[in-house]
Amino acid sequence: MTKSVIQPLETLRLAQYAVPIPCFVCGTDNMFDAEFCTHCSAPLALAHQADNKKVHPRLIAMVGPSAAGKTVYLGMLMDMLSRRPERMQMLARGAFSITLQQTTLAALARCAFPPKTPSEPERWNWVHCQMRRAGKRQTVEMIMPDMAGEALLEEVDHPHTYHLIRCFLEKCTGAMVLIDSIKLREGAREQDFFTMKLLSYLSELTSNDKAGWRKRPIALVLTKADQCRECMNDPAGYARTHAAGLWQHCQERFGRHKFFASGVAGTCAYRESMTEGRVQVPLRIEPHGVIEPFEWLLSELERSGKKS
Ligand SMILES: Nc1nc2c(ncn2[C@@H]2O[C@H](COP(=O)(O)OP(=O)(O)OP(=O)(O)O)[C@@H](O)[C@H]2O)c(=O)[nH]1
Ligand SMILES: [Mg+2]
Ligand SMILES: [Zn+2]
Repeated sequence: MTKSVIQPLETLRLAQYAVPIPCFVCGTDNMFDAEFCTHCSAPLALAHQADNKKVHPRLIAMVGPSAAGKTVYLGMLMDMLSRRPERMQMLARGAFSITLQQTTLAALARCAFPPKTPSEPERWNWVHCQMRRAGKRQTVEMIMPDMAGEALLEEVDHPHTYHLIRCFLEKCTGAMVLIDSIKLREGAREQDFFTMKLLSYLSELTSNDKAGWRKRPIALVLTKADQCRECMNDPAGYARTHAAGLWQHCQERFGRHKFFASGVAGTCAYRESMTEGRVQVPLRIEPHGVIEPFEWLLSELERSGKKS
């Protein structure tokens, strides 16, 4: 004998699929329960979060060649900001915004640097936070992904390879460009070439000159200054000497730029690894100049906010 059961159809659930969720970065409509955008692979958690708020978050790009120090810098910056409310108050929005800080600090605590960022956008860490500078009432919402240097280079060399990078950079209000100061001193020209290519890519992204990258603030950060003390005192002079092409490019094309130097490690040593070869390990963590470039960018964004 077959037992009859009542099976609810729950057709109401289908109604949820009728309301699309537009991707926060590229605007493509997605299913309400999708994790990543089908067009650009940006996490849809950003769209859900932005949907709940009246404030429109600003997109900030953290760019630079592979191994320039983007992951270490951004992870350390988030950690410093979350622990120093007297200078700047930072509130992370969404649990995913804490992952980058957590993985970077966990690696540094084990006397290691975090692993290289994978090229697949679905595996990038994103930070969505609310910032308030000391003594100011105004808050700024920001979204920053930790992109992979290799993916950036691929998109710059072959535009439209990474929809996410292109759409994101088009919409950004400011950028931090990270450059390896040690490689510059050693005379490795790829840092200079990559950064010039990237800046040319940015200046050609938007057809509207008034709202284009020439008018947006760009902080150029010379990283690993802990191993290159000479760039600490005069970052712009250092860039002029060791990355003349880049320096000239900035003078001519970008009205709102400033050079900075930053270092996260104190003393570093090398260890031989069976799988990776010679690996640099930080013995101490002594951050220098980490907050300054970000603070400058924030004040520039506040200035543009007041003008518009
Ligand atoms: N001495 C020193 N070395 C650093 C510092 N930051 C990064 N490094 C070194 O640079 C390497 C790369 O740093 P990452 O932050 O992973 O570089 P990235 O720009 O994120 O690279 P991709 O993920 O490939 O784009 C690290 O493994 C360290 O060896 C720093 O502040 N000081
Ligand atoms: Mg990285
Ligand atoms: Zn998208």
